[in-house]
Amino acid sequence: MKFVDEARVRVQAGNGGRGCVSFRREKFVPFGGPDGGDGGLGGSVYVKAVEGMNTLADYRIARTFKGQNGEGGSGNDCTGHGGADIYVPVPVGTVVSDLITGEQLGDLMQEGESLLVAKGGKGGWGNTRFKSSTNRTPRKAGLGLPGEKRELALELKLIADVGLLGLPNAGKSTLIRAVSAARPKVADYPFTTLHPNLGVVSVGPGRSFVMADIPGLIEGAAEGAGLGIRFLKHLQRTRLLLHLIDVAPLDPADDPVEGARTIVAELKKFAADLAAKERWLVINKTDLLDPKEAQKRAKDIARRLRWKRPLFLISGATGAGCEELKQAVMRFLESHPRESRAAS
Ligand SMILES: Nc1nc2c(ncn2[C@@H]2O[C@H](COP(=O)(O)OP(=O)(O)OP(=O)(O)O)[C@@H](O)[C@H]2O)c(=O)[nH]1
Ligand SMILES: [Mg+2]
Repeated sequence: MKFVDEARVRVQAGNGGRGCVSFRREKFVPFGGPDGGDGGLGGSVYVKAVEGMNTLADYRIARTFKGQNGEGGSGNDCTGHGGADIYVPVPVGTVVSDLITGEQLGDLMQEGESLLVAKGGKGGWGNTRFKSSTNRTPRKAGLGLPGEKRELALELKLIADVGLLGLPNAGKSTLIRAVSAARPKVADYPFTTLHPNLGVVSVGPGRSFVMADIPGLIEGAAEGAGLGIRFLKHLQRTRLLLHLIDVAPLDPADDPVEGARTIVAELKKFAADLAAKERWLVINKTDLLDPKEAQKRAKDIARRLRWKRPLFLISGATGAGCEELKQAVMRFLESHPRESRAAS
């Protein structure tokens, strides 16, 4: 299915039912008085995070979700039935905002979590409520109040523990294929990956983490070059970024250090929090060089970048170094648990 991470929907809660005008009429009971019941409450609209939904593709065509109207009240002081609530299902990780005001209404991070987005209208009063000492036969009842209406912007930000980052062709998809069951396409041309992929990396019994592979970034991505930087939002909830660098680019004129700087610059342009996130360098495609040469180039890259953080040499193609990388990532994640409420 097509991956869609932004959508809009209209929601409209049900109107309240109208109040009833009715009088008690029973044999042998004169002046029975009013007995019209209130209208029922209109159904509200909620947005709810559900498991097993990975994209907002269902909402590519704008849809309206309506709560049911409340029923009218009836005689004998019967309140009308309330309208049924309605739930708009969304993937876990969806941020819900009001499209018009831009206000963020909620961030659904957990399965089953729901958010009230349009409240049902109250039912109108039945004539019983209008009874007073001066008016014992009120012929008046309230109309139900209209349900709330809103236009919503939905934005999915995938929830992954670690994100892959790098130029096109750095080998991101190859790596996620090597360490998880995810099967994104791999090819020797740039922008093979057109949307994010998630993979579960299992490290041992009961120990695993979720990795996100996103499309490659190029210089000017913030201004829309290549596939742009909109996919970077899917890295915002990760705790660790793995920055892949091709140690032996096809074109020897391509300088891996320049490439790495480009990536950092684009990260900064996207959001400060992303640029400040823990990031490790992963020097990839070491199988293309003899081990000594690969070491030498890795050292050179680290020196020129003044790199002090962790650095790994791997080959996604042969799997060399991948086990060590997996273990180190797992240890890092275990020592940096996700806060109960991750920042959006
Ligand atoms: N020799 C060798 N080739 C690799 C390695 N990793 C990836 N490749 C090759 O590099 C090319 C690009 O790999 P991908 O995994 O598609 O790269 P990507 O970073 O996902 O690229 P985009 O999705 O376009 O951003 C493919 O031809 C891969 O076969 C590696 O470790 N060694
Ligand atoms: Mg790819």
